[in-house]
Amino acid sequence: MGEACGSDTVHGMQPTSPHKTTPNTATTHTSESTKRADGRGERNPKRALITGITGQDGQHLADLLHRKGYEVHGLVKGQRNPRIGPLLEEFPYVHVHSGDLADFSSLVAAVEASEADEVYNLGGISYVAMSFTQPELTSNITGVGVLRMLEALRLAGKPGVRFYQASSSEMFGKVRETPQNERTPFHPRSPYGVAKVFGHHMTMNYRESYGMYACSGILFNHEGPRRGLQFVTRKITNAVARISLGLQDEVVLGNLEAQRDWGYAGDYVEAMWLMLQQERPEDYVIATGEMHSIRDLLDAAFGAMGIADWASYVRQDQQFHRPAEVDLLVGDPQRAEADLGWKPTVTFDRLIKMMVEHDLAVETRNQTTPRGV
Ligand code: GDR
Repeated sequence: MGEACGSDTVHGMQPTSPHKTTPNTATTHTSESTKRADGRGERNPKRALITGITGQDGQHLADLLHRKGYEVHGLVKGQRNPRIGPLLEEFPYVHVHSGDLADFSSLVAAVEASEADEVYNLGGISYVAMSFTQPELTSNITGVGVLRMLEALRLAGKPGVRFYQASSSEMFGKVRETPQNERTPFHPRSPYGVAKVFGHHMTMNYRESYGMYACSGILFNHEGPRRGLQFVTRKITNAVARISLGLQDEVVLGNLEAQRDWGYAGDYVEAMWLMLQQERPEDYVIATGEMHSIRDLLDAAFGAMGIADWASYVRQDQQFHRPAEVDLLVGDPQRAEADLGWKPTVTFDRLIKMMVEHDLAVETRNQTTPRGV
């Protein structure tokens, strides 16, 4: 199947890459892979395929797996995706496969060409607000995309491959209990949350139906300097940096009363990896167990620059309110701690300070670097 599909490695490959040249190389590797049993621990280095590798979590995970000695493969959408260049500049060891969660055959080809032992499905539309304006696209990529990847693994005959699904605390939505744990019922409040519930249940179903090692991490909000500027933490830390440099006057936000459980993305990818190293596949809540409001976030971010009263710098606008809001989320990570030995290492205050300092450095550099350099 591999040679017929458009998902062979194409971009910025390393000279030593086994998949560097033509689509036919995928055939060679497919036949090699059928010679060995599909069990684990037989090959060194292990290989991982990450969808969504250009995103915040994909980058942290690529780094972690590379440090652990993995050969890291990533699925990237589009031939001229502008994120490929920066990705390979920072992570030159990544083997890039062109493919799309909306395109089943490209997933089969990527699974075959990468010969992955572990697949981390982090791809999809991750911005909740956008899912209200593009609900069908969100359902297709963030929801049905999970099914496509599971089917790709099943039909490509890869029963030994371990599969991680990026589930989300957004599935809890209008929460039925606080804090939320692995047994808390779901009540999603956005097309994004609904799509994530679909992917979550589909992952369980493939585990139960076909005995696949397939599991989901129910990750609460996780942030860091690699976070996209549209998410509220980075939007605020970047604005604070710019305000303190005189580059911006205010930050315009939506609902300031929302409360979230914010952890550090670098900690959370460690949990993803741990979930695939267990004897049995299980789903886990990954969270800090601490809840903060957007107002707390503003206190911490402006506080990092020595500004105690931020009221004059913050304006609210209806455009950033959502048709249905998730008022509060806070996770109970006890099961992850007991089974995986996982614990968050970065506190809320340290996380926000780290992001403000990063944004200050970036904005200062942008100011002092001449155009075109
Ligand atoms: P979230 O993250 O929706 O929780 O999903 P986001 O940072 O977008 O919003 C958090 C809360 O802040 C409120 N808010 C604003 N949000 C944004 N983006 N911009 C604003 O101006 C603003 N003002 C207030 C929101 O209403 C919301 O209540 C994130 C994503 O990473 C998901 O992909 C992931 O699954 C979950 O976290 C866990």
